[in-house]
Amino acid sequence: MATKKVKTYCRFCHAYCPMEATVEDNRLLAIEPDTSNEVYGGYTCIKGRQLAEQIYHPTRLQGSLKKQADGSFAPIGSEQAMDEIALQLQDILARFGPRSIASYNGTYSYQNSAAHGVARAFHNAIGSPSFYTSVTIDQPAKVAIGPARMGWWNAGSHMWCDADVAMIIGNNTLVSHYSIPGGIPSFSPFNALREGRKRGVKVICIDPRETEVAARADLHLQVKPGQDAALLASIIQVIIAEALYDKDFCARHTRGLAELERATRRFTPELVAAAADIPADQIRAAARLFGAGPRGSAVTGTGPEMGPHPNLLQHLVQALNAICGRHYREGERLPNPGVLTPPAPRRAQATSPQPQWLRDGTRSRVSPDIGELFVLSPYGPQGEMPTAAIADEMLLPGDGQIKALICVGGNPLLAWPDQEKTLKALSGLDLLVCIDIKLAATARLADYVLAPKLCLEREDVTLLTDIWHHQAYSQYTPTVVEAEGDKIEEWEFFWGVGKRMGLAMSLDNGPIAMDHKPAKFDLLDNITAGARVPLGQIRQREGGTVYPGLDVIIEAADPATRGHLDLFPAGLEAELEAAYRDAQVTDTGTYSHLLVSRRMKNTYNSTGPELSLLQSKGTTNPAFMHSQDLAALGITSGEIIEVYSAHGRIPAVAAASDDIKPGVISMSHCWGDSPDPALDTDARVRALGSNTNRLIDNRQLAEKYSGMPRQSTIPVAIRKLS
Ligand SMILES: Nc1nc2c(c(=O)[nH]1)N[C@H]1C(S)=C(S)[C@@H](COP(=O)(O)OP(=O)(O)OC[C@H]3O[C@@H](n4cnc5c(=O)[nH]c(N)nc54)[C@H](O)[C@@H]3O)O[C@H]1N2
Ligand SMILES: Nc1nc2c(c(=O)[nH]1)N[C@H]1C(S)=C(S)[C@@H](COP(=O)(O)OP(=O)(O)OC[C@H]3O[C@@H](n4cnc5c(=O)[nH]c(N)nc54)[C@H](O)[C@@H]3O)O[C@H]1N2
Ligand code: SF4
Ligand SMILES: [Mo]
Repeated sequence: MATKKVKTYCRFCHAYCPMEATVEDNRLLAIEPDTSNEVYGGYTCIKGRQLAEQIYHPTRLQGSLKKQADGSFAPIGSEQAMDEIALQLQDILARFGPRSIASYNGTYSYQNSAAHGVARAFHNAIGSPSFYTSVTIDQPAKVAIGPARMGWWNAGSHMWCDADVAMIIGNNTLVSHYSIPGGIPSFSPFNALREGRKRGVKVICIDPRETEVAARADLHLQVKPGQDAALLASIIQVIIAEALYDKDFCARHTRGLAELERATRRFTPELVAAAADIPADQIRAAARLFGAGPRGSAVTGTGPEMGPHPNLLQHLVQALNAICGRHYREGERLPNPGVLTPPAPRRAQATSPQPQWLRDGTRSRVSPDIGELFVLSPYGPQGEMPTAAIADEMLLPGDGQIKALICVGGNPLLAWPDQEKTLKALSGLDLLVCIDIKLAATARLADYVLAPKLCLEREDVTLLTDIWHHQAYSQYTPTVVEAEGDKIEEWEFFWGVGKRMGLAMSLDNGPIAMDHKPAKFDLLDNITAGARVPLGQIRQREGGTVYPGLDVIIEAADPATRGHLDLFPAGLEAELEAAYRDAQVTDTGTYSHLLVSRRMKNTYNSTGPELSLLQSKGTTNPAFMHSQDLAALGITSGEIIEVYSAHGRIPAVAAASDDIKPGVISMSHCWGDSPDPALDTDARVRALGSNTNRLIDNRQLAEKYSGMPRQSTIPVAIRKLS
């Protein structure tokens, strides 16, 4: 029996840590950090080290399942399942039209580098705009709305590796392994932060919790949740008033500075200090530290992007970077233009706003304010429908009503805002298909569940992270162990059903073979056609590799295409007015606390609690609160409490945590189970956690364009449950 070592990378989350697998007879014996990797230096986290258990876990689906008349599941071959699903989709297509067929591509669809390309090809082939992902209930203002409204800088904004300062707003990379390039790199983040600090990078952290990042920051503004837009307006006010901005850059590349100055003038540090419950001097100190730069960006994470005024907040963050000129200029070096993206000149110029992206796409049937969002990518803007309103698109009768949903590596029943409505919407579908490794809360509602391969059972390339790295870095992994049982990849499902429906499917760069199943490499080669480094070369390298010499020097602006950044787009005045009004509200009414989201180390949204070591770190999502708050309510840590909002109520296990701002409850999402009363989920809160999306009405305070409700900063109160 030959034992072999295979270099690969973890796809439990999107940090893609390099690993080395030990395999014997197609059995994974061990999975360890690849210590030879120069970018990660052997970094992994507790989740990635459980990949072996995950592969052989008893709850893992070994093949496809079909729902029976009595509600139970029976095994079915995946080919047979696809035969039946294709027939049903064809019928739904004929009766209700293309828009009635939707897919929701959740977090694990992103981890398979061929999944999105082929899913989109399927949608294009049937003409269905109903392509949904988790990004539109994550940070749509950042990736779609902000750039469309303000425009963007062609050469990008300053990355951490070139920064003197970073302003990190509600983003805890040390746990989440998530950041955009101006923030702490998510690849071995502790090292990256340590190295940056040694280099002299100053870190300003804005977070209601003293997070892992906040504890290591030079300045921590422990802001009251939901006041970030007012706070950013105030920081901009100070920066303009104290002339800390880049006048030359503003004059050449922006419009609307005078209006921005006028409209933010009233957000004085004193006014915002009272609203955000932080000292006014801290606001000035943050503005001065950031303004001094001279290089470095402000970045956001999910906390503020899911709270009130996310479109405004995102605009102000981009405007702050713009007025301070935190963009790569002519003659400067852009460290990583992307390995898998085609070469294109990077110029020191703005691309003007694209307001038509927010106007001309497919409109939501629920509200004319909401519609298709175009997510910026190296391959151009990619349209998708907003997930915050998908449940309504399923429930609202009429032309275009969603009748069939293909759910790929997502768990809507736990993840979508408004859990009761989500249950009703999913239960009313004509066809629900889930591709999931386990009988997750959503999969249990499905007509068919298909068992996917896990990451070590498939080839992949680091497409998702291609331009997030601070060096030109890429890794291609072979299949480490062949999947046992009847398991398929996410793209194989779309291809298999598309073939049965007689579709001609095409990727951006060319058609997909439909007569025989393409090899995954060929698909990925098609997706990355024209890449700076051809995929074949990347595949030949064992392990992750830095490709020297790919960095580009920023070119001069092209007068023919040179645009501007709009600091004061239409609608901003009213948004600032709303934030100003919110900053004056002191009466919290019935709801004494604000509930905010957080990530936990031992889970990735709803993935992880089934694995033994991760489970040993906790089986619930505690309601973390300051001990003062608990004492004031006569609650002791570990007790079960009820958290209620204007919309719903959930039980939770109280946990004292003095890193939380008083008045705030910090609780992770995607826990608990179905709200179906028959399951008596509430009684099992210690074993299952509870679902914060029960506290949310998805249509209340829905944000323009994205329809995002407040998935964080939810006004709640607490009751002791005996
Ligand atoms: N271990 C682990 N890693 C994950 C995930 C996971 O579940 N577990 N999930 C993944 C996903 S899907 C995503 S999108 C990323 C998200 O990555 P991050 O955005 O970094 O997510 P969090 O760690 O929750 O950090 C959000 C921070 O915002 C703060 N916050 C809450 N409300 C406010 C507010 O009103 N204002 C400000 N300024 N801050 C606020 C919270 O206290 C928290 O520290 O993480 C990914 N990585
Ligand atoms: N209130 C509130 N709601 C939120 C958030 C919040 O902070 N607050 N966060 C939002 C964010 S940022 C996001 S991204 C969404 C997450 O939304 P989703 O992506 O819908 O949720 P996940 O729990 O990540 O779902 C992952 C599913 O994939 C399955 N899975 C695991 N591994 C694999 C695999 O290899 N292949 C396949 N096919 N499936 C696999 C898991 O069993 C699980 O059912 O939730 C959002 N919802
Ligand atoms: S941070 Fe953890 S879960 Fe994410 S890729 Fe690395 S080892 Fe895997
Ligand atoms: Mo997310």
